[in-house]
Amino acid sequence: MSVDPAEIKLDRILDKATREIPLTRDELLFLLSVSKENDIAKVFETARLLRTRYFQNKIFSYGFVYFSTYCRNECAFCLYRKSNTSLKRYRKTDLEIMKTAYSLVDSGVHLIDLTMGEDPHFFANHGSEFAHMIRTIEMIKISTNIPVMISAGVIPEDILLEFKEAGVDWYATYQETHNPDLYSKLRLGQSYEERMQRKVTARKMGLLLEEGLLTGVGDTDEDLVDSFEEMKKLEADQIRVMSFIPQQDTPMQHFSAVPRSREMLVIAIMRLVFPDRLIPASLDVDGLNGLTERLNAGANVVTSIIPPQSGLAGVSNHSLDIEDGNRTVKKIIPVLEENGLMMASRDDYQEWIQQ
Ligand code: SAM
Ligand code: MD0
Ligand code: SF4
Repeated sequence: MSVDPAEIKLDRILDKATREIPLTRDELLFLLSVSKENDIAKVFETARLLRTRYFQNKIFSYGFVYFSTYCRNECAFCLYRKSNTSLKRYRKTDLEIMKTAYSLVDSGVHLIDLTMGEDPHFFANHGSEFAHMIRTIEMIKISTNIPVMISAGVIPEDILLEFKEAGVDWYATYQETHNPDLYSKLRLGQSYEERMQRKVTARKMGLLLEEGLLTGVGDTDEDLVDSFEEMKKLEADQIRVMSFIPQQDTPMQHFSAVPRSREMLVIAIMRLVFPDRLIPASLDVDGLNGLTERLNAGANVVTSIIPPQSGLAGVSNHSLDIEDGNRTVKKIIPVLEENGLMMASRDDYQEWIQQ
């Protein structure tokens, strides 16, 4: 019987990962190059084994409130970039934000992710308009005690501290890539250093951090391995990867797509490198239909849960699965069960974030 040296190498790397011995750069590059169905299945199996070690069969779920789609930036990949004038934008009122947050809490999510573009309404005048939002968050926290994440771009430091003091738990600002050259082509006109540094500052303030990557934007395997290293340095508590979805009327609308399998492989490798961290399966990329494959790759948080009839948008898919109620806890639970998983309790989540 012939023995394939690549098989032996893969088994050895996965055995090392199972024993939580840090993988070398070459080993990570090797994992990113795996392409045979059977080999990919082995990587996913190891990822699930590590997820089970730290999280049993429990999955967390995050409500998503994209409360303002105005933005002063020009990210080449994003539908909501400033110069996209073909877009109808909205800014929800404090009352609307509160109502949506309460309905999400009632539906059973573990966290509310308050997201917006870098809306000039808030960012102008030294951020004085943030005061209302901070008050709104305080109210939500006092009445529900739900963990809150803020994804509002590069927020001024003093305001970030006010968010923290109001009870915000998480700060999410995705670098997309840790290759500064590629970054400059994606986040046009935005400082790489400032965006990274704000996360370091947030961490010092005691906020939990989410860091994220886009794949399919010209990122190489080397770039991805560099990102894993940066995520480790940052000590990010939650790490994500999402496939780039081309958006109409944006500079990258005709950018050629990479197969979805790449996102799945990156999720699985993230699980091998960061076995005890939170890794999202975003409903924003492929909706409810894409949930099983992301869970199968080792993700343990379902994100982008959006209440129907709320008039709220997604990011990479602004309307997919929203109005038909497919991005709801009710629709997710059966999918978890089909995969031998279950929804965690709110106490499970509190325990994780307080550890
Ligand atoms: N405006 C804030 C910011 O950029 O940090 C927060 C919201 S932003 C819309 C959240 C993330 O959505 C981006 O960092 C990016 O990773 C992701 N995103 C935006 N456009 C996307 C697209 N076309 N395909 C996939 N992900 C996308
Ligand atoms: C998601 N659409 O969770 C959201 C968004 C921003 N913090 C999150 C990318 O997939
Ligand atoms: Fe604005 Fe965020 Fe979109 Fe960039 S990714 S254009 S900062 S909403």
